Amino acid sequence: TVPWFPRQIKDLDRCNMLITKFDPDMDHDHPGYNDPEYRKRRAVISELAFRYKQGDPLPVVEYTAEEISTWQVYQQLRSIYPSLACKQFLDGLQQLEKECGYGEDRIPQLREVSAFLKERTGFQLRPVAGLLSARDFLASLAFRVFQCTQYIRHSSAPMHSPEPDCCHELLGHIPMLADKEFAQFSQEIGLASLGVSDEDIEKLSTLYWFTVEFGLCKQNGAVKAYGAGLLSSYGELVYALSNEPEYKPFAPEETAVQPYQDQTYQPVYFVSESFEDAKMKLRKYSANIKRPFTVRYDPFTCSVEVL
Ligand code: H2B
Ligand code: FE
Repeated sequence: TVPWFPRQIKDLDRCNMLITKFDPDMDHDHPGYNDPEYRKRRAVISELAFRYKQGDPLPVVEYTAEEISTWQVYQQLRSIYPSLACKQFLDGLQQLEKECGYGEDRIPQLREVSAFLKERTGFQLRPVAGLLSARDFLASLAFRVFQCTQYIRHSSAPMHSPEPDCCHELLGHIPMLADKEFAQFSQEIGLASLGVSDEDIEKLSTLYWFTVEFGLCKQNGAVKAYGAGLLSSYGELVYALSNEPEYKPFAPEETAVQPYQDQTYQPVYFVSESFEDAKMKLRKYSANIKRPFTVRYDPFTCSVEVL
């Protein structure tokens, strides 16, 4: 039997299964675990996400001075992007700085960022309270919806967060989602995930990990970063592009079963020839996933046709 999956964009209201891993209320190692103020703040911001229904205006959060000072990792990361980030990322970030108030002095609001993306690539944001199940997360991408956290990491550990936070989303993911080719790549992973088995979700999730989160690509003969996990972590970005880690060519069959690390830096990164190349290879891989039907996205109705 085929697992349930969303057919219409409204169905994403049901794609809200959170994973309680790296949660400040449950995980003793979380940097915010012993900070009741931080946990209270997180609960307030979570509530905004829980109440959200598709089509609602995105909630606006008034960030505190302490939160804004945590956001200032911006400067440090910004300074190394020109030499380490791929061109698409740099272009996206530059547009966001010009048109969306990106900068070190304020945390951009999801509402304005979502409107910006919608105009560029048709992607939109939806607030989420934390780490989502891979199935629900991937399903949203099929509709060009990016589930986006709105809280910020704990101030004691500004350089690293074990869970996604707004630094990771806004700095790592958003500039890439402003690129048409990358947006299409993301949606295709999403479409490939609809209704597949748990084993196939695990493989697609691993592919997502080594591309969208930690991917490298060649550009003008040099290797550059396009993965959001790299572009939002100063330490790992520098490490990934040093000569320490192992590089392998992106090859979906192999990449999909590579064990990965979510606690420390990756021991291996996959390098694609270009996005075009990654997209083609992923398409070929997806076509081989067993599913008793095919899906097609209808952009006019924002729905998935099942054929
Ligand atoms: N949930 C959230 N909120 N953000 C993510 O970036 C994310 C997620 N990534 N759930 C997913 C899992 C990813 O690691 C893959 C698809 O498992
Ligand atoms: Fe991410």
